[in-house]
Amino acid sequence: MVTLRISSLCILLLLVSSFAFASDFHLVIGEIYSHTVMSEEGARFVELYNPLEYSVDLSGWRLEILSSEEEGLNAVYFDEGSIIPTYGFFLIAISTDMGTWPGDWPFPDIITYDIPMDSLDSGVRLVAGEDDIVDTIGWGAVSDSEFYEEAPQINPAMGSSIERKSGMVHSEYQGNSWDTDNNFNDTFIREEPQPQNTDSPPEDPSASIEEHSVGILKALYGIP
Ligand SMILES: [Ca+2]
Ligand SMILES: [Ca+2]
Repeated sequence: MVTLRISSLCILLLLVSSFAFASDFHLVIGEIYSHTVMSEEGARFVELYNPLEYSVDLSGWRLEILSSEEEGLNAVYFDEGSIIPTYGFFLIAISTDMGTWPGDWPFPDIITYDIPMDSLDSGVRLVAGEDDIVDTIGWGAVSDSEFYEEAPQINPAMGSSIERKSGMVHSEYQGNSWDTDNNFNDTFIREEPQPQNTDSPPEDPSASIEEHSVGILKALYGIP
């Protein structure tokens, strides 16, 4: 009985640590605002999050956006010297009119004007170097299976964004690092978009991950 308990505890720890690591290794797409309200029509955005303990140079990386308006891929290329800080964010405006960018939002780190982004049934992915796909989020009826992971998130309502969870249960101020490569499970619809840029306060994801691991163990073993 004791052996059984110990071995199942080991399996559980392995499971928990693999979940933690799944969300702990690479940059992620943290938030997407595609389905804008009329007054923000030209102010779509994609926000990246860095759960790593070091900053990352995005030079040579690109953000690919699936679009029904144009054939082929649309890509935003990162300028030389684009750095996403430790536990920080990087904000990309997919804009047609920066006049509609709300005044209380942080200013984008990159503004791109000539790339279409569909409100519904679309996807974006972050690519490093030639073809290293770092992360992907799709929503609605995505036409291309390379633009979502496992299952897309539903289409966001007008004025809502899609945000990646901080951990198995989302906690505000603990980042957006939960990534088990299933968009439907890993993200949620956020009623009020919250764009964050490289100057936004960093959010440490580790507290969240540890909490969940301990929480799961406690719940399963009846520890108060
Ligand atoms: Ca992923
Ligand atoms: Ca955000």
